[in-house]
Amino acid sequence: MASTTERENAGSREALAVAEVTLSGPNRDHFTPTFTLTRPPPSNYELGLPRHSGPSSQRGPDTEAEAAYPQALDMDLGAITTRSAFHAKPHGLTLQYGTAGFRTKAENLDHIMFRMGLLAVLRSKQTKSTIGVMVTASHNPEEENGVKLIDPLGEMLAPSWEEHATRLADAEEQDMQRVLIDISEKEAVDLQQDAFIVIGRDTRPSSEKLSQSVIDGVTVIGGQFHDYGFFKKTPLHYMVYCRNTGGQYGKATIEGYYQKLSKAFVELTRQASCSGDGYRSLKVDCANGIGALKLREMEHYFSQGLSVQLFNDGTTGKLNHLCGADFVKSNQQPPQGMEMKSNERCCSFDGDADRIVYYYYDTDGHFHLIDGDKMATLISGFLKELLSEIGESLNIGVVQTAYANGSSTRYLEEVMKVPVSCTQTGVKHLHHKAQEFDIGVYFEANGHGTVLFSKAVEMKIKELAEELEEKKRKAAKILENIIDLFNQAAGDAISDMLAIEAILALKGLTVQQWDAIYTDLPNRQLKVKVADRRVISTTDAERQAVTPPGLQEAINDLVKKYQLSRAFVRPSGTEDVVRVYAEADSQESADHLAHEVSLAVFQLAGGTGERP
Ligand code: NG1
Ligand code: ZN
Repeated sequence: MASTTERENAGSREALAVAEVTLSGPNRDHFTPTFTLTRPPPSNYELGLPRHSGPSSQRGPDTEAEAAYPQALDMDLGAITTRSAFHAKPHGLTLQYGTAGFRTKAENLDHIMFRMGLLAVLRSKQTKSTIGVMVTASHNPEEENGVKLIDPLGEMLAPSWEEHATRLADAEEQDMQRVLIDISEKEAVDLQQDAFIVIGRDTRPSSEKLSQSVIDGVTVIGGQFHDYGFFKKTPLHYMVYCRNTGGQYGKATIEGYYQKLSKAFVELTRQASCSGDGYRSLKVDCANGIGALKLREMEHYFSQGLSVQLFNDGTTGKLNHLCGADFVKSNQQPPQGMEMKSNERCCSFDGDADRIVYYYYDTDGHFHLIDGDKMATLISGFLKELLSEIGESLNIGVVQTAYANGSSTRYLEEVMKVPVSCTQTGVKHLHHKAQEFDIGVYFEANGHGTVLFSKAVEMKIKELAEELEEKKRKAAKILENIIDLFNQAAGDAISDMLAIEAILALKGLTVQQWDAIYTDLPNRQLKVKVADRRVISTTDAERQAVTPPGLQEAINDLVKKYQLSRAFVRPSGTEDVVRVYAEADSQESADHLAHEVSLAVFQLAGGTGERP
């Protein structure tokens, strides 16, 4: 393996193709060497640095750590340390692998990227699978960036490895070797195993350089990689999944992904047009991010069923600035740069296009937001109807977080009779919970989400689509296409958009009719700055604060003052703030409650700067 790695490090495409053909590890057969390869950073050889030469077992230990743990010879710790100096960690900086990986100012992330390259290789060796590394900070401002690792089935990194990621990120240079060895020992990583990493990045100015640092980490520890360049995060989840399932789920190419979604969508709209609904069009705010690029590439595959008009497509504006799903959701107002007429259906993606929210202006000029909760309601309602047409009683559930609007939870449980689970914030928690159902619909209020179908359900529906009598068979066929339309590796704004558009068409619903399913309780989200947000710990899916002492009691007393009210606080995993959420029977009450709870946080949890 060492020799192929070196050849690849030398940056030759030819060499990589050879390596791909000769390696016998997992998934090598899915690699198509037609992609553009980004040139890796100079190898140690090119830099005149000591390099890993030949099989480890033929070398003697270079370092104390190697001497203490002979298996570590397969890591070439000396080379890693030398290379790490080029990605030095700012002294004393500590970061945590949070809700969505590491996120902070881009200038503080170089060492994190290098180290996540190292960690991804260890994880790949341990799981004998392809691992993904995505460089993005989603909806955060353009100056920030982040990174997260994607596990073999396209899912979020396993919790024990999140801890390793935090430890490795926080290690001072002199402790790196020890931490790498510890992780390898603890996780019984076979260091002689091949490793393969796929890398993607968003369109931020800092992303290219940072993904090069990931590649540097991957190559110095002996991993192979493929750099997909600009990439939406979700297709990267899909790609990892496809590579690790031998192509069963679909082709591990971006075209394969587009075609799979578009084919299902066009089939569905064809069925809808039989029932009378005409041609559809939709305005899309792309947050000046990757969504615009991807929609343009994909548009012609689904244009038979839907025409999209793109705004904030990145040609002029700044990423996530005054636009995008997060802006629209938090400010409850349309993005800048979008021309909206009344009753026109519009939607916004976030910068990396894994969130989507819908909205419209009514004829009185009022703005209406349709968030993730209402998408989950529409989708689960539709799926329930299909199942009853087919005559199957499968267990279908909706997964939400504490941020879900109280009206949505009530409607789902009381009117639709669908079981609702509440998990901690962050899609990894929702995804995990959704896997417990035959059909698990999960959405965060902010528009992250998708639907998971168990393997047994997928097979059953395929069978039924061939067997049943006419009417039932039609419903089964629709369900078959819906299954194909949802990205089951992770939520994706384009996949969700197409699914929503197909369902609206099939049900013949206008955006107003969809919105009228239930009325959201007025709510408010605020942020409070504190010296150390870790002083706040929570329980009950983040709905109750355990520490600091007295905070939950204070919140309880405040909530009692309002009708239909609820409030909770939690430390953000992606920003250095404490988030406050409140809802009540009127906007005024929700605003007051949120403000009062913010003051309580400020006083009891070490607020800094201006009082709320
Ligand atoms: P934090 O910063 O931990 O609240 C935010 C979102 C999450 C999730 C992550 C990842 C809210 C309140 N929080 O997490 O739902 O989307 O970002 O992007 O929307
Ligand atoms: Zn995102």
